[in-house]
Amino acid sequence: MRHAVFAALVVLLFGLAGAASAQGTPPTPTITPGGPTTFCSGGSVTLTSSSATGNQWYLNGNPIGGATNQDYIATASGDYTLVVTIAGVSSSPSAITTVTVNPVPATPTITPSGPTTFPAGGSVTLTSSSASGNQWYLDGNPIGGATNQNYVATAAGSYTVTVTNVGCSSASSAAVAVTVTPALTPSVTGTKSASGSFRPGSTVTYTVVLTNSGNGAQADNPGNEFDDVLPASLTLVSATATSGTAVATVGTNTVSWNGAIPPAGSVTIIITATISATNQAGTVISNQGQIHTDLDADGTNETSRVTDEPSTGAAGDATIFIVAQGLSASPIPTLDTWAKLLMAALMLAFAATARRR
Ligand SMILES: [Ca+2]
Ligand SMILES: [Ca+2]
Ligand SMILES: [Ca+2]
Repeated sequence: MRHAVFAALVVLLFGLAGAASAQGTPPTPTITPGGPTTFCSGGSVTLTSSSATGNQWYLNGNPIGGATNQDYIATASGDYTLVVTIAGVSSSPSAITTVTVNPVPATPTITPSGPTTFPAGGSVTLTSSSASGNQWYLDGNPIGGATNQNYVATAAGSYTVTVTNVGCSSASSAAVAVTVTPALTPSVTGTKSASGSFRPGSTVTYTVVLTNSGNGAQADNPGNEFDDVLPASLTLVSATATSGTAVATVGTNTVSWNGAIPPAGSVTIIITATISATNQAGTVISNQGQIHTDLDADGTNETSRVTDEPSTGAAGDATIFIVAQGLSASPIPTLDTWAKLLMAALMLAFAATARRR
């Protein structure tokens, strides 16, 4: 009886072994990834076993708890393998499938160098918190070539930056809004008036007032901001200014002035000259200065204007004076006049005497 039981047990065990050997060792399974095995953090790849059943997935040689389905969704880096066990018999491990998960860079921040509202022609430097991998965007569109840590923004709009490292891009930074206000531009005009006795040989004084009516400063740009060539009937003596630098070049009868004028500011230039003694009374002496201003505030005086005689209604007219009688022909009666009067009195006296006769 005991032998019979033992024999039956042996038969059973051999039978089971026979069944197992009839099926044989399960074939070595293969892993098929459902997509790229390198991806960014937060992504995944589905690994599929060649066996519908009996699977156990391994990561770096350690069995993954509960990972016994035909599919395994891998989200972690490492070497994945697979063993199939059927009726207690395990296959050889599959070949390794390596999964690489790259980190997503931290969401960058933008630091502006200064005010983000500025006049046209200005700029603000935007700095990313990431030293590398940057791409700057304006209103959601990538800015060509804008891949440095710093971006000098001159245009209005909403700026963002993203950081990309080994193919993984960060979320977009918080936006920085840049506002560009109208440009600050100068506009310089000037008046020129003459004073003096205007007699031949006397000194004439010209007062030139340059006024900046723009909202931006007139800079001391290359070239003169004002120049004035006096007519040959005058001889330049001197030029001074309340600011900047006035230069009187006597040899060419030319006054020049260089300097800056703030918004709503002005400068007064005083020019003195001698009226040539050879000028006849009644000679008209006309003169206008030239103003050079930078209406587009680009550092170049592209616009020239003439001075205005402020005592006349006409705009931009020349400054005129008429040479007066010289001292020898002044309105004060001269000896010659007294002689004529005396002669007339004598003639009247003579006539009266003749009538009495
Ligand atoms: Ca200048
Ligand atoms: Ca200009
Ligand atoms: Ca005028």
